[in-house]
Amino acid sequence: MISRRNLLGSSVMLVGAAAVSGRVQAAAIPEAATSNSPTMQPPPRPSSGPDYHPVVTLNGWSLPWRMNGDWKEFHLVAEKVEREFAPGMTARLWGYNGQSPGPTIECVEGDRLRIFVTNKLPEHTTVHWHGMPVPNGMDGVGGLTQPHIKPGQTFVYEFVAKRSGTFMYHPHADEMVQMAMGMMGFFVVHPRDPNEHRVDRDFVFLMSSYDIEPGTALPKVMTMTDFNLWTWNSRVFPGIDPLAVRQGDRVRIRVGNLTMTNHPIHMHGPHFEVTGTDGGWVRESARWPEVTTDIPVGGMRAIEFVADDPGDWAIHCHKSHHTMNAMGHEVKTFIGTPQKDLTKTLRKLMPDYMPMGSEGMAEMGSMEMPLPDNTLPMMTGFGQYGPLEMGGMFSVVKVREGLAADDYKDPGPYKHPAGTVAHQVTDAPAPQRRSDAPSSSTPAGFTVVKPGSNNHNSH
Ligand SMILES: [Cu+2]
Repeated sequence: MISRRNLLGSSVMLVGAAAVSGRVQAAAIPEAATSNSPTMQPPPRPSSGPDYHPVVTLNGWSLPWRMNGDWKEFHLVAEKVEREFAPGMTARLWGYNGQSPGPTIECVEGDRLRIFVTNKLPEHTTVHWHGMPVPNGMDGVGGLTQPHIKPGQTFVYEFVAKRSGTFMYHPHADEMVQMAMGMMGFFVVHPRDPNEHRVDRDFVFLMSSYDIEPGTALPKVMTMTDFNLWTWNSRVFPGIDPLAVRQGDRVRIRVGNLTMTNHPIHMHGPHFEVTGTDGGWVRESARWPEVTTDIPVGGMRAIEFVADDPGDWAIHCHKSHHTMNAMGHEVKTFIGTPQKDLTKTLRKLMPDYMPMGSEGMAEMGSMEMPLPDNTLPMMTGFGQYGPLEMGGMFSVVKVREGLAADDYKDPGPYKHPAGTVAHQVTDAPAPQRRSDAPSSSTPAGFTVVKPGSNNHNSH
């Protein structure tokens, strides 16, 4: 799936390297791996250097490196990309190495890192290593800590991965545009001792948001808050990978937020604890159980749980507009309004007109609405019992008995044991007490004091 692209051609020069570091001896820049597939790549075992337990990037992959002496060398290429948000909708974004988000960078505490960044965008850029303790000149703030990387130039960043944890990378140059266009990636530093903070499965995803007019493919970069596509790794439900988990596994999910609002991430089923932030690991005595954790803008949370109960457990942002796809904002509220006559009139003008929402919006989950090209339904996705009526930031943690350790494939719908699914009751229900029936009852423990009879209060 990952193809290689040789960047040793004469047009690529190592520009600015001497200004950044005098230690770059190798004239050659490592080739840059690239992938434009939204299919989750199996977690890569480290090919060289110290051992670690790799993370799994939903709908993504990790960037290969090469060793050069005791330096780990990576190569990021900032460029225009196309990203499928879900089958039926592809956005024109900016990203790294063929994708938005860029590939996950994984390394080990104490590693010496040399990260080459080539700019193939039409404007200058930089890369900031969000949360990473680095020498100031490697912090990637264009104009403040380094000159910008101009189109066609390659810069090199060099630093030691000082502490393990979860980090992100993104530009610190024309940020409003470059982040709105999808430029970001995950950066995981594993503990030097692979048994420290050890889990069986370690998932990562970044949250980003886009404002893409239905029928178009380019994000509107001036939008400040009113986005219409809320994504995990630039994917929306039903395009987001499920999180396949073996029953009994200890699981970590690391989530970064590079949207412009907070996201309360809620998981059904197992309770979890927040075990890490961008600032480091949370010590055990400071953790508490949660089913929802709010992830601030520019923040990261690592949550951990033991997957005791098998099933299909939903995981989603609890802002309900963030589990919908585009078109959600222009629809009027018609709950309780009969639309029959109105529909008749409108159908004379627009034969395709569909009335919506007289009895809520659930009907939208199953109907086939005429949509503009390159547009996803607002509420969509089907489960074994019917339409899910979801979109955006929604996926499913699929806990199954006996999955192989490296098996991350979608195991399909959960087969519920007989008699364990909520079902319709057909027996006549017990008669309800009429609310207007004369009531003689007084709630236990209360006495009724009639107005004007407060004798016991007299003085
Ligand atoms: Cu949200």
